[in-house]
Amino acid sequence: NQNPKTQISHALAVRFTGIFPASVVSGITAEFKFLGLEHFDEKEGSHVWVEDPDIAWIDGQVINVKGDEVEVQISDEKTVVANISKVYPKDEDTPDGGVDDMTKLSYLHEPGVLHNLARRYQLNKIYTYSGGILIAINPFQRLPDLYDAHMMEQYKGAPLGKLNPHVFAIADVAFRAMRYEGKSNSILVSGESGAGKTETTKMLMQYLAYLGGRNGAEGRTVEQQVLESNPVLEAFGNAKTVRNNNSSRFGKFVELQFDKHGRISGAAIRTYLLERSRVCQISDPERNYHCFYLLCAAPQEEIEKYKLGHPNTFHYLNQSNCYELVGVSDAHDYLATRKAMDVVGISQNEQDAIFRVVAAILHLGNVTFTKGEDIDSSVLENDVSKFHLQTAAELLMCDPNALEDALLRRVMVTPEEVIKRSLDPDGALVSRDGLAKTIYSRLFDWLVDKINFTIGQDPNSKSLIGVLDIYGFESFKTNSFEQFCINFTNEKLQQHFNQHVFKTEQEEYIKEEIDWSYIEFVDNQDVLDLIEKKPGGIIALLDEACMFPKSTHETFSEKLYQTFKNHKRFIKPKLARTDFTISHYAGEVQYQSDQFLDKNKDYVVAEHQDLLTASQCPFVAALFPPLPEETTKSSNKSSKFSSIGSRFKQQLQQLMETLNSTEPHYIRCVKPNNHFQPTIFENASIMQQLRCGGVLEAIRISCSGYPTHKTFSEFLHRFGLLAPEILEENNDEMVACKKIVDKLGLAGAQIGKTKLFLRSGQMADLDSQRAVKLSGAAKTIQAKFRSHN
Ligand code: AD9
Ligand code: MG
Repeated sequence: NQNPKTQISHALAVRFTGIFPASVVSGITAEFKFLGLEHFDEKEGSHVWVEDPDIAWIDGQVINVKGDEVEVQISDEKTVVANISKVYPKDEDTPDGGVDDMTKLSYLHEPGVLHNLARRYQLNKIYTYSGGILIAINPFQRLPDLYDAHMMEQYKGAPLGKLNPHVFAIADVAFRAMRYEGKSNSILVSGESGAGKTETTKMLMQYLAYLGGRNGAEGRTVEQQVLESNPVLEAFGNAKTVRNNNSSRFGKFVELQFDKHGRISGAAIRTYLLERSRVCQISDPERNYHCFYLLCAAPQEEIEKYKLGHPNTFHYLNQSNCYELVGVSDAHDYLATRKAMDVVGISQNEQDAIFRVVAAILHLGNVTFTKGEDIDSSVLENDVSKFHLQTAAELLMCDPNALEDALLRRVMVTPEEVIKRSLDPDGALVSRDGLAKTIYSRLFDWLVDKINFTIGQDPNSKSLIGVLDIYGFESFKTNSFEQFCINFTNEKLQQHFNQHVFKTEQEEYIKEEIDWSYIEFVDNQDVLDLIEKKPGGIIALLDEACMFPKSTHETFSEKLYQTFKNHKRFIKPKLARTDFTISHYAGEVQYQSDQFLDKNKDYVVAEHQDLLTASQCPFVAALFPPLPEETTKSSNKSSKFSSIGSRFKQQLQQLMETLNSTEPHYIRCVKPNNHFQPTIFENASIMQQLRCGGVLEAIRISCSGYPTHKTFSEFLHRFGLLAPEILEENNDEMVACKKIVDKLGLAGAQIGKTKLFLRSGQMADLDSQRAVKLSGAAKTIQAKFRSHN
């Protein structure tokens, strides 16, 4: 009575022979299907996975097969019928705790991968390798001891795979490569909002600071400053959203520089695209940036100094009913942020100025307008508005009349004359919010610059480790310019990922001189061209539209429709007039173009610029250095326009250049549920995240190549017992391996210079043959034992 698993594995090996000529893989986007049940000889009675509308995959036993239809018993009462191509064999031999590396699964398919992660998650094993990638599932609870000093000690210098999968293990590999091979490394952390990227990044930095830190006597300043930069940037760049109570609203790349002794000697923090709209606009139950609430919870003395009150008295905060976060004390965090600011070298004076500016923004938001006497003009609405305007001006140390003017009036310079034009109340609101956003984003940039300045850059550093904490792929009901930029980033990183996964794997094949036709993989270059090509890509067309005064989002969309009529990654949705859809690597996203033009324009209104440049407060004035002569003279608005999209594209280009000069490591964070709750594992959404993160793609790549690499001696040691006669022949290791491969009919397997390369599934097959052999041997021994008695 043979173990059904062995039979299935046999079928697997046989089938693989036929379906994998080297040419089958035309690239990562090639339609490559994981092996389904149709490829198995024994179907009835086998344990399988079948699709389920609620939990993505459910397991059961095949009770009947008719043509392409398979009937599966999924519970005592219930059976389902599914097409055979949608039914996958279940791996019943993996240990209860799952396997710590997906490539150890006998069958690679979605349900197998998912089930493995689920089993591990229930045991609080949140980390799993998937080839070279680390998958991290947010535990939504502090796991005891997981990140303590003892754990760090253990991972230090331990070979990858020796201990349980862990972020420390990845950081350690990066550190060793940096230290002993002199290579720069980078660790790319991705995942959707709330998946745990920022927490993961902090662990990585903590561990790297531990490895590259100094002993007490030498002073620990640099690494301390690096670590303390986190709370400062989080106070000003993070906010509660519906997806995460501490959501980073900017992307971040931290470059740790090391000296020749492997000590951290400097660091550079680069940030990307802070969400500006949040300063003025929030929706329930989200919050504005943390710093506003922190300041409202400051000691009384400061509250009085800045004329603050409960957050619900400020328009920029009371658009949402959420003021407090569960488990967070804003008062405590205010003091903690101040302390962190001390560490990163922000002086008391500067800190005072920073919070003065934060308070000024809150007051500014309470300035409201009403119609003035002249047509299309406006005035301050009432005394309350006047009070807030006055206070904002005091805090920014600028002239209140000048502030009022800057909010309400625009100067038009024509060749003939200078005209002062009034704004209507709506225009004045836009002007007020524009000013608030500009001040805030300048403040954020100042903080980043300051931290970089304090930590300092080491010009002599030869090698570095970069850590990237960047927003993951987003697809919502409505998607605007922000999603467009975020998804553009992800396309870039996906391309980097593809290139790396393909490149390193294939370099190994070349090094081992195995017979392998190099795969020119079809990558996502076409989507990138669609977005960023110059001229003619979407960003270029958007810039054009922004510079042309008469364009609207309608004309912009029309232009897109015409230009990309035949582009296979661009779709004009049937029922929308101005939406457009991009077919991203992770799925289609429909964008609403109505705010694209506004959101792409980055210019500081000249009146705002002049107002703040003239501030009596050196800190505020420094946020708005005077513009170079030519720009101020020009009366043409369009020449002042600078494109956020284009600048972002440039920043990404730089980032890619940096990443390309490093050895990358990938960590994919996964959010197990939308309730911020531990132990809940929601299959469908996790599956979706694995697809978007390219995890399954990466496994697919291993599948289509040679996922198993074994040195000759490893192979002989493990599988020699399947052909003992060959072992006895006294061959050299390579010859012995070759003979065993021939004997066992391992079609497609290849012999390299030092290693044997096996196709997907062959390892599982060999293992089950080995198990049979071992159990056979055991039976023989038992039988002998019995006959003796
Ligand atoms: V966003 O794109 O910035 O909105 P992130 O950065 O992916 O998002 P974050 O790291 O902020 O998510 O994690 C969200 C929350 O999950 C944290 O505030 C923690 O409460 C929780 N979390 C994440 N990772 C861990 C962990 N390793 N251990 C414990 C965690 N809790
Ligand atoms: Mg984050």
